[in-house]
Amino acid sequence: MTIRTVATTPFEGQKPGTSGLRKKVRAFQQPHYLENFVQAIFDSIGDVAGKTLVVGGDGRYYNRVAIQTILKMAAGNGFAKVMVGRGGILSTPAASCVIRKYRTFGGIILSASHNPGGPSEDFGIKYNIPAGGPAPEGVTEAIHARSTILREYRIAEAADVDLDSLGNRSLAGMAVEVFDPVADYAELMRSLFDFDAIRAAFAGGLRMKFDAMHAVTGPYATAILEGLLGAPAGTVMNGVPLEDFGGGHPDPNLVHAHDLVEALTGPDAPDFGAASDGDGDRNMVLGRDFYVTPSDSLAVLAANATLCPGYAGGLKGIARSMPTSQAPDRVAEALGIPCYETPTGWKFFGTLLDAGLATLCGEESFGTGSDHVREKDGLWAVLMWLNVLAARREPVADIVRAHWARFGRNVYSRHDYEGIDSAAANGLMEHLRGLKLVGTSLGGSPVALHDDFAYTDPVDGSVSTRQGIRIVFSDGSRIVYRLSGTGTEGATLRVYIERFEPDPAKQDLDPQVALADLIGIAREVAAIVARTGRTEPSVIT
Ligand code: VG1
Ligand code: CO
Repeated sequence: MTIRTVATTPFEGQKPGTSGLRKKVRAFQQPHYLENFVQAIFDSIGDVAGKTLVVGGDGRYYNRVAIQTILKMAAGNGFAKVMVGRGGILSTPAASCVIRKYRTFGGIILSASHNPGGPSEDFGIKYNIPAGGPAPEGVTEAIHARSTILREYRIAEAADVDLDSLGNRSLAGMAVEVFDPVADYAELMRSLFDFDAIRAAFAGGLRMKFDAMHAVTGPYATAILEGLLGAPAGTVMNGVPLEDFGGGHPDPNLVHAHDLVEALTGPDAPDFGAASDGDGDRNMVLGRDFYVTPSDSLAVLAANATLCPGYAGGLKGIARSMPTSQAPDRVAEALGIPCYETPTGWKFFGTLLDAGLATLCGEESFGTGSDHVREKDGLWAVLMWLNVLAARREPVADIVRAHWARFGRNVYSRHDYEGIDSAAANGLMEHLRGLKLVGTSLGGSPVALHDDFAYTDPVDGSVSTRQGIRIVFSDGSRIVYRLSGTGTEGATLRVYIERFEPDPAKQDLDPQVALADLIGIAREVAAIVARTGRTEPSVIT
């Protein structure tokens, strides 16, 4: 066996964002680019000798090439074993499940999530810690710091490993286990939800469509929904993972999951629709002619959690990211449990989950999850909804409307301005930071709070600053501004708008109409048109 030590020089910008390092495939194809980053990970996570690593990805272009390189580098750095999903496939939540179940020394997930795939599109890589969750900021900062001074990496000289058949093989003395990426995950889902009740609901005529968007959840959804739960063949749409996701954005929202939206429209539409993203951690949930916002979804699932066997004992707490609507807070209050508000990104939920402070977590960006793993989990959310539907036997729309009538509705929308000039975006944020709004009124509403959100982790005391500009009015309405940390081109400005509506007679309004005045204020205060040249957002969710 030959281990080569290869001389290299650092690359600029190997700084993980909201969820790992995301760049164009072209960037990763530069000689030594991927190798440098992988070596920076291995150098930053402690002694890897004799340890086991999990590796897999969302199946996008470059997944297989990257996995072969990572395997050889793991051997070169002394890992005893790498577990790889068959075909290189492993959803983000399934990776978290396997890391935890087999107590490995974490895992490497290859994904750029909802970003498009293909030779001229995006690729990504992230390290998850032994607890199964995304590396916290301390670790990602160490990886970045290491990447700036790296001079060499270690790699085994060996032939590529066959990833397409299950079994154990060896690479330069290191064990490689190619495992079924679905089995452990499906077993975990079965332990949490009432599969018998869901199977009976399908047998009794409950109709659903699941859009895998040609991304990683295809095999999972087919095995679980059509296999274990007996939903008819064809329930899963776009179920075969493709390297370019069929040319689309594997982003489960009303814009990109248009096949699903169309399928759920009209009197003959199925009762329930759902979609997941590139790496399987996001979910969108629809009823017939009805869209459930992710913030509402978290709130409804929290309010109905005890219908599911895995949560029958009740919830310890709920956690939501700051820009997520405050709908879950109202449920937490009613249940008498705490609700935590964290910065954007799942890595901030890890300590709360590990410490047993929260059971359910969620983000407005179509992310929902629980303490069963340490990632958001698309199919888990879909199964939880199915469990609730099987138990309540009511349409999705009726369940959500009844929820609003009981708790009030947090009317909510997010406006994204994608691919804007980075300098203009930074200037806009600086402008917002510099304003003195408290004590003034905007559109007739007094501003009660205006700050740049900072978070002190209640478990480990770590502090994260500059996590989004908040403008909160005296009636509790909010406007939040952030720049995306997952994009690969220019900047993306996200504007989050929210208002509480207690009156059931007014709760059915289109959010764009109900929030029109706040949307206008949000544009004006930030001078969005003047600073970005955009008169309309690229995506509204
Ligand atoms: C976005 C979402 C954030 C999510 C992150 C990763 O980040 O807003 O809520 O955690 O994507 O999700 P940003 O920085 O672009 O706003 V995923 O499914 O891309 O791993
Ligand atoms: Co994702």
